[in-house]
Amino acid sequence: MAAPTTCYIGLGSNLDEPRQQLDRACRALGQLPASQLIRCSSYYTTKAIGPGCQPDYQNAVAELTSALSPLELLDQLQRIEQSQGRQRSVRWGARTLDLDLLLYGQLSLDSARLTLPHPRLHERRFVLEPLLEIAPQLALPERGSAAQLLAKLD
Ligand code: ROI
Repeated sequence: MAAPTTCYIGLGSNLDEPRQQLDRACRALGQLPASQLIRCSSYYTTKAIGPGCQPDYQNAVAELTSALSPLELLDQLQRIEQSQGRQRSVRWGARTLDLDLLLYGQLSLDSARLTLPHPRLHERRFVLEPLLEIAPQLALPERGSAAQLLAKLD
């Protein structure tokens, strides 16, 4: 099996007790095979970005080390989303749980199922703030310092 890689997962919920959804998701991340949950950020209450009117979100970021491949990890994240009642019918719609694979080490990847780093990571305050709380020195492949990316959003 591959050497463990440090990965960051974005968590978001705005339906059905969002804080409890994130608690449950963090516990599930702690039980992933061949992986170790290192830390989870605090929860941030954020205004919904995107079309339409939605309830506020709870957002957080978790750091894992994992020996799963990127697609194996993605499969596991989608399994957790489904186990918490995620429906994928409406794009940008309200959701019980969204788990985004943000970063897999310093890997850059563009495949049908998965783009790494996450394609909108650098422009989303609701991701960068919790990410910087747990990884203040982080640099993104090709885009550089996460702290500078957040400062540019101000
Ligand atoms: N807005 C916020 N604030 N947080 C999210 O996690 C989130 N997720 C989404 C969209 C609909 C883009 N908006 C969001 O998928």
